[in-house]
Amino acid sequence: MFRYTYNTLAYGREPLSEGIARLARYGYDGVELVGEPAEQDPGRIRADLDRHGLVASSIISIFTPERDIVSTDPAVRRRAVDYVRGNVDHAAALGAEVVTFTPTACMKIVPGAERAREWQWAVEAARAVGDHAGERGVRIAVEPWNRYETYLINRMDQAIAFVDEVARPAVGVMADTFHMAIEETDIAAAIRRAGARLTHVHLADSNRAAPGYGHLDFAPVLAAIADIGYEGWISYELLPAAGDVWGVLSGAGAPEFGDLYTGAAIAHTRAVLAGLGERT
Ligand code: LER
Ligand code: MN
Repeated sequence: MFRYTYNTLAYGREPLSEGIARLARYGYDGVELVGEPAEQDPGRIRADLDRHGLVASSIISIFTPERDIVSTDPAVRRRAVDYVRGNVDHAAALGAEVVTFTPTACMKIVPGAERAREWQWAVEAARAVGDHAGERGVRIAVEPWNRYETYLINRMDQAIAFVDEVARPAVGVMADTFHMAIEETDIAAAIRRAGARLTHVHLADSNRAAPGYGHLDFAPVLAAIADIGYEGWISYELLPAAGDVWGVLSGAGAPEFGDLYTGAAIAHTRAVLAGLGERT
């Protein structure tokens, strides 16, 4: 039986307390937060979660040119590692199980140094944050992003090779079906190859709308997740159909990601699982 959460990034500038109330209304178990520990008070978030009987599931790390794990500038690399450590501490304070990790700034699509060098920086950083996370009972999920958002880890097999080299029990891979729809030959087969390494899941349809609003077939994907014995969270990371997602979210926002997609996402997954004969 899966536990369901939803990334509040899609709710734009709406106060977090309203997002938490909405997720409770639609039957979610948890809330996925955008990692900005300096701007978020864990005590207040916990009070809002408790009021609605929800928990914090996971924290997504947002990497920028100022915090890039493989920047050629050592100060930027250090800031990125410190940022992930801060997200881990924030997760521990909130009781969240997972922090995501991708070793480049989001939307950086051209390497700044030799691939082998960047890979090594990324491995060292993942070991450092993995050790920090392991000591606090938190897991790090390495997330491949599509070619329009990164160049270093785009596919599950690269993420598998990466976490196997990192070799820290707290560091696993994650699957985001939006990125996978662009980069994988067979999403379900990639999830099966990840097996016990699978630490977190982002579901979104082919166009990053709620499952059911694009052209992905979630039946084989959910069957693969169930078959490998995955016990983590199913999170919906749904984002506007725009080249500049951040611009839309910090501006006018996208109202369909409120009630419409929040309700539709979990309902679609439950319907697919029921069709597969899985408990939902
Ligand atoms: C974050 O989880 C993600 O998938 C990225 O595409 C955000 O830029
Ligand atoms: Mn994602």
